[in-house]
Amino acid sequence: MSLLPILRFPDVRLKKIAAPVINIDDGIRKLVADMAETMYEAPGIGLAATQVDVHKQVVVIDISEEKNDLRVFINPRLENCTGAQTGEEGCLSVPGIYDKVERAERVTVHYLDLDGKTQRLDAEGLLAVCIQHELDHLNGKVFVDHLSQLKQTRIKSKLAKQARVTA
Ligand code: K2U
Ligand code: ZN
Repeated sequence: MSLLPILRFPDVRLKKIAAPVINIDDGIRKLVADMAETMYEAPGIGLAATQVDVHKQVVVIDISEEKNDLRVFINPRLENCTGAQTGEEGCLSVPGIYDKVERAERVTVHYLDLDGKTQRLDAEGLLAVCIQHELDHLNGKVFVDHLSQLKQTRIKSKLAKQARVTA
């Protein structure tokens, strides 16, 4: 397994729309293993393939305390988004930035598992938030895109200043 470099906002590649996976082959299985290792090492509770510059509809999530409950979503589709919840979000592609985002409280997600079997999951709470956050990435969106233009401008200038300092 390998650690993969994570794209940093406002990298334009984070805006790319991920393509559906056609064949779940050894390449996809290696991508999932590398994404999971990268997520756990970050550490994070989710990671979308877009964030590691692979523009395929693949997401890994593990919200368990023990980090032993990896969920793999291939070609995920959201349905029945109901209710609303607002919570503070961060993102491995937007380090050091946190802000409130409104999401659906409950979602149903249809997807393929690593065996290519169609699955359906009803999720709520943090798992529902994480699923929506990751599926945003597959559609070329980061949580910052849900914030006001003023906040987005301030975030971009803060990150640009950080990049100059660390360069
Ligand atoms: O896509 C990512 O960058 C992964 C996010 C997922 C996430 C963001 C906000 C709310 C829920 C999930 C990272 O895991 S952000 C780091 C993090 C770590 C622990 C708990 C929440 C967020
Ligand atoms: Zn993110």
